[in-house]
Amino acid sequence: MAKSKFEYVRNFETDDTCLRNCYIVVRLDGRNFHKFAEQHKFTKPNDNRALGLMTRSARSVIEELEDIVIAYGQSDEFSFVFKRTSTWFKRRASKLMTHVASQFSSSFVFYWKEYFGEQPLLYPPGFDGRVVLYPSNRNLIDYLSWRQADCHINNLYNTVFWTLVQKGGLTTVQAEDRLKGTLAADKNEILFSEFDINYNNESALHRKGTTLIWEKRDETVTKRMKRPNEEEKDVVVTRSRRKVEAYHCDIIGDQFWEEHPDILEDDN
Ligand code: DGT
Ligand code: MG
Ligand code: MG
Ligand code: MG
Ligand code: MG
Repeated sequence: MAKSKFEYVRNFETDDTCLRNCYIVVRLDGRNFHKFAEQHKFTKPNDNRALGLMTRSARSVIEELEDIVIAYGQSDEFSFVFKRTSTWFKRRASKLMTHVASQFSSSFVFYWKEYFGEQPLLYPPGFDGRVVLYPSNRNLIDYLSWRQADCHINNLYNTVFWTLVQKGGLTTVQAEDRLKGTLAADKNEILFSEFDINYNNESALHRKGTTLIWEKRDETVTKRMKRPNEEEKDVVVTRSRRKVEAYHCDIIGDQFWEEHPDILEDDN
């Protein structure tokens, strides 16, 4: 087919192919969720409906798009890791990032009612996205560890802060003052000695965030079968199915990675 004289404008497109052999991480973050949480009356410090909806939306991303091997989410953010050998959309960063962001956003709206019931969605939420490449397994694990450490630091702070306000009767300004300069040990101590709360017994979902991975599960189903010249009978059939599983566990230490050796490809 003859090319039109306009064809040359294609050459203005920039190449954003992600470097080979690298894990491609797409991280989404809710736009102005400080306001979104307030307007939709999220419970403090954690709203399980909101966290459930985030995880549901992330599940939709993993199931609908190609080559995502692990995802990690906390607060209003979710990170998606594409396997290092992925050739989906020729590894074009903008394609991968926009597919993740739009699939996630539309799912967030689509599944809203399943988590918030009759409480209406007041305006269309948005999510920003970025792409980061990690060349080694160590770098990738350290990236995910960084996000989980962030979850821990924020959740410990928010847990003490809202306990001081909700149970200790402090104003938010007083609670902020009280926590200024405190270390993790001090925060644990306030919870334990003043409120009889052992932080380690708080919800793992809140302390550790949510990790989603693919897992093979054997599924057995009973089928009614009829072979020629035989009576109809129940036959047990086992088949292996890939399913996205959610964990709220530590991913900073080695144990998780040793127990799930299929997530990462070899470094060499
Ligand atoms: P951004 O990301 O720069 O557009 O602005 P924000 O406001 O989204 O800031 P960000 O992402 O640093 O912080 C997340 C906000 O979302 C933070 O203000 C707390 C809020 N948020 C997230 N999850 C929950 C929740 O479960 N409950 C409540 N009450 N707030 C939450
Ligand atoms: Mg932000
Ligand atoms: Mg945000
Ligand atoms: Mg955030
Ligand atoms: Mg198209």
